[in-house]
Amino acid sequence: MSVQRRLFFALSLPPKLQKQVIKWRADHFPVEAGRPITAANLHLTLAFLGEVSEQKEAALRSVAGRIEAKSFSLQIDDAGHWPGAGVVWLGTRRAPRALLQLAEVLRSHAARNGCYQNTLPFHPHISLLRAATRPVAIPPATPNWTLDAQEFGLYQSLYEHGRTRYSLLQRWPLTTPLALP
Ligand code: 2AM
Repeated sequence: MSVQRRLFFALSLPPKLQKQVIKWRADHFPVEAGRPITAANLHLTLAFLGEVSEQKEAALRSVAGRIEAKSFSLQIDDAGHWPGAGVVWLGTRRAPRALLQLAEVLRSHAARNGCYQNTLPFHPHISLLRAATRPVAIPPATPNWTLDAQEFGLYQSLYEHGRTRYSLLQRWPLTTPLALP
């Protein structure tokens, strides 16, 4: 049987934004609110692929390399809590069209390659806390940061020594839109 890896496409956060997020989380949530996701693991999932064979992974890497999607800026100006999933997240009030298109194309290729896709609408978010199943107060004033997305990546989710770690396998550039004269 071929080796399967747990994979997903995602946007990463630059180190400065990681630090801002970590500080904001520490300032606004008590330790008992949930299990914090480490700075290096913060990301915005575009398409979750699940356990994928080598052949499927190769096919999806090839598809990703042919995608011509535009770079975009994402305002991180929203936050929320999904008690069922136990997730506290940061997100956006206005998802840029380029982000929605990128997620849509990745999710549809994933589905075509047999990777089950959640039927819920895509809600771009950066998970901050997991196992947050009890009520959590979301600060009324959310931050207003900008994530400049110039590339997207394929990540492997690894569970080692009792911890989850996301390892970047490959990244692809997003094209810069032409400046208008
Ligand atoms: P998240 O995006 O809400 O944080 C790797 O597991 C990433 O893929 C996580 O960030 C996770 O949730 C996202 N993901 C989406 N669907 C998933 C699923 N069915 N199982 C596990 N992770 C999933």
